[in-house]
Amino acid sequence: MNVFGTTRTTVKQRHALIAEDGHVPSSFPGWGNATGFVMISPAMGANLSQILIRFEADGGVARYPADDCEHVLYVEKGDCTATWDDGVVHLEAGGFLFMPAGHSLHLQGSEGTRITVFTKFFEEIEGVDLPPVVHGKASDIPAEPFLGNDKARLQVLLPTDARFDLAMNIFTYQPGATLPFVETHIMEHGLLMLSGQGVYRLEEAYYPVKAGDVIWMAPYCPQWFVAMGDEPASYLYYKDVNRLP
Ligand code: UGY
Ligand code: MN
Repeated sequence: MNVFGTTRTTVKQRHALIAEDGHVPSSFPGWGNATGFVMISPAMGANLSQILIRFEADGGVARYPADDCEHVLYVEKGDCTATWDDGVVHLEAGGFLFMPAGHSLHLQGSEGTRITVFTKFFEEIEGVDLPPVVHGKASDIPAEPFLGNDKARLQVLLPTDARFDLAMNIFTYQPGATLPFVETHIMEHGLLMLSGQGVYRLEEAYYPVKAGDVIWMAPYCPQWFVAMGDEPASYLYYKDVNRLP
């Protein structure tokens, strides 16, 4: 219980920080023993949605219908089985899955499993192949030094060619490491702090952040990060890519 009515959560027009103390569950048709926490959505002005799914009991079910949206998900904790029209895969913690538009997706998780799902409308390009289903384990993806800094390493989970109009990456910083400059770009981000802590600059404000926090950065939101504390800080993030504005 919060007797003083305080929170680190803040929702602005061009960015938001959502801390875990403010989470409120939503229920959705066809879901059972699975709770959805809608962290980011068009209701706040975003072009994506980011939902945290928590499975409340073994065999909990979450579903996404087949429509014009594509999904990319990451298993933060626990394990789940993802089933679509003509495929199935079992994912452990650190597992990820990209599901192209036009497919329904059925997720069944064990009790306590936490999954983050990013969803956006797919932007098809004439003459470019449709993207395939992709799945894997983050631990199999090399962590490359970011712009030459081996204390700030980036894992790019999905292929980067023109079939894909989104990216999902993991950034890991040693304590004291930073984004090398204040980025300002057309791409939008949805972000989940996976571990550690630090300070995020969003537009003109500086926010202390830690594992479990979610951040939305609208296009052109100036952004910067420094990792602080004793452990490395890492975050999972979504980005729209590969399409002419
Ligand atoms: O890919 C990116 O734009 C990334 N460097 N941004 C971020 O970490 N805020
Ligand atoms: Mn960025």
